[in-house]
Amino acid sequence: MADGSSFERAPLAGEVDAVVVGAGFGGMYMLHRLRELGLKVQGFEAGDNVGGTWYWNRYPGARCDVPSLFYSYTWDEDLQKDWRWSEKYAAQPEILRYANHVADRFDLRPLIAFQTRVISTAFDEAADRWTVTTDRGDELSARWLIMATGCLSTPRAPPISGVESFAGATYHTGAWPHEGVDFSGKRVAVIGTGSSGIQSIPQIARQAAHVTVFQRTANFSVPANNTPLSDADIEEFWKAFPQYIAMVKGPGMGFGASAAQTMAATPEERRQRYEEYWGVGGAGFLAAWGGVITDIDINNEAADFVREKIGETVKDAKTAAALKPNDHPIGTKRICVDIDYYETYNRPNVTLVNLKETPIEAITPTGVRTTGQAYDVDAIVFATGFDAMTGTLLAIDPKGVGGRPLKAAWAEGPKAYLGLAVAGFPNMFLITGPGSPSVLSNMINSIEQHVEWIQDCIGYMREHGLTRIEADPQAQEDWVAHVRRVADKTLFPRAASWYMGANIPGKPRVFMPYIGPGYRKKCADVAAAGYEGFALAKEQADVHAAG
Ligand code: N01
Repeated sequence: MADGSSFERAPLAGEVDAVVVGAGFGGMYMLHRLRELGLKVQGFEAGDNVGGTWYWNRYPGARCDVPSLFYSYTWDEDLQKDWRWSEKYAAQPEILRYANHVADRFDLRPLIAFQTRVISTAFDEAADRWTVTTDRGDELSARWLIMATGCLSTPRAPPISGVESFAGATYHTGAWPHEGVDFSGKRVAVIGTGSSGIQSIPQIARQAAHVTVFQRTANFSVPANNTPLSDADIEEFWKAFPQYIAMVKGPGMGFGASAAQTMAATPEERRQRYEEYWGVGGAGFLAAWGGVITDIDINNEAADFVREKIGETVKDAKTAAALKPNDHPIGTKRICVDIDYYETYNRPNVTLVNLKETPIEAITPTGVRTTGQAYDVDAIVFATGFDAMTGTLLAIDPKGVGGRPLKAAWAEGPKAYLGLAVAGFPNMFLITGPGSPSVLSNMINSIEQHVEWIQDCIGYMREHGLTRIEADPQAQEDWVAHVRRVADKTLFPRAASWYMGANIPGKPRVFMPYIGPGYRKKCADVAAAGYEGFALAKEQADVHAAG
């Protein structure tokens, strides 16, 4: 059932060992691992197929900004060697084919109820189990609840007045129609210039009669310099793979040499390396020199380099000036990776509207009206991002011990021990939750680490006859404080980014991902010490029975 048509099925009821919410790369691997452990597992997925973010984000130009060879599961060498990526940065359809290939190869589909949204989860303290209900009337009781709900899975359209009055079509990049959209001959407005806007604008401009881009904040973007992958590229990858895995499983990704080493180099040497990295392309540009993310002077130099490139590329001086980011250090909002983004503004059918000068007043029946002008369009594309990292979890709003909602527990911002578990929500695990490297790392590698940690933890609990594990509130507080302290040593908190929750009105401003070193070791040490920082227990009913 992957053709978008809906289907009927009887509601699920009764007991399972584990429920996994979401069938993206996190959910799929978790289901596989828990089944291996001998558990009865049930997955739920709102879409009609696997793939998560790659299922929903089908906008033109959607691509991964991590090179494909690295954006692959590493837990099965045969899988890795059998799958042949065609390009350095795979496009969304290829990544989705990969997800489907994995689902078929490991026979995961029978474990997943598709087109089914989990609407509530509540912890039953007497039984140490979660009750999970869905929009199809399912009601399951599960010992373990794993939220593989993704970091960028709740698209957000800003509340611009008059949206509902618009007579043309509206789209959100994060929920793109599966049948695609033909913009031929159309006048299209694109609102938003984050990664999704920057990837889609060049593609839409190739097809549409005219594209008007509404930019509030200019973002830094580095060319992808995408190429087809040759056999030689793949051979190189395999040669370097052991070092890569050792680095990922060891200290993790770094940002190059230290700031002191950077400043010891001459400006010419620094410039030359920025040129080299720009030539290679991709987000690795930020690692050209150490200190880009921690030292404002080094950051300014890297940012100036990119601004200069924008000036050299974009012919119209006013447009070039508007495209040069000037309100955040480079890298503190997710750096974008593009194909022909800045070049696109040299096309006669593309206009940039600088919302810093003339903000949007309203959407009208015929288009978008700013304080400067009305723009008549046939379609509006919202590339306006997501309620990142917490939006999907808070929409489900699990009820923990004493019926306390996650919304209450996270009123001051998300708190999770190691980004894996939340105090007051026993037996619930988050895959790449807030407080873990997640969106600042290669998501696939981080997913694998969390899935394997959770599998080991559940295996340990079962071996020891334990039925309840809960993060200790103090251990959680300490971890959250550590995450904040580490972030404060970087330039990240200087940007009003979605990492900080700044794109959602009223969302607490907390830097959500963990940027520090040694995360994997910390998780491994916690497990090796018998799950230090967690309280482990036997089901109360068992204890009474035993007593
Ligand atoms: O969303 P964003 P995204 N009026 O939040 C603007 C991942 N991703 O979907 O900055 C006008 O970054 C907003 O302006 P401002 C990646 O991690 C990865 O593009 O708030 N504009 C901004 O320009 C990425 O970071 C890939 O001033 C409004 C834009 O909308 C994350 O997803 C590809 C507005 C939103 O940018 C999110 O990226 C795509 C308003 N009222 C995404 N409200 C790859 O792997 C918002 N905006 C390559």
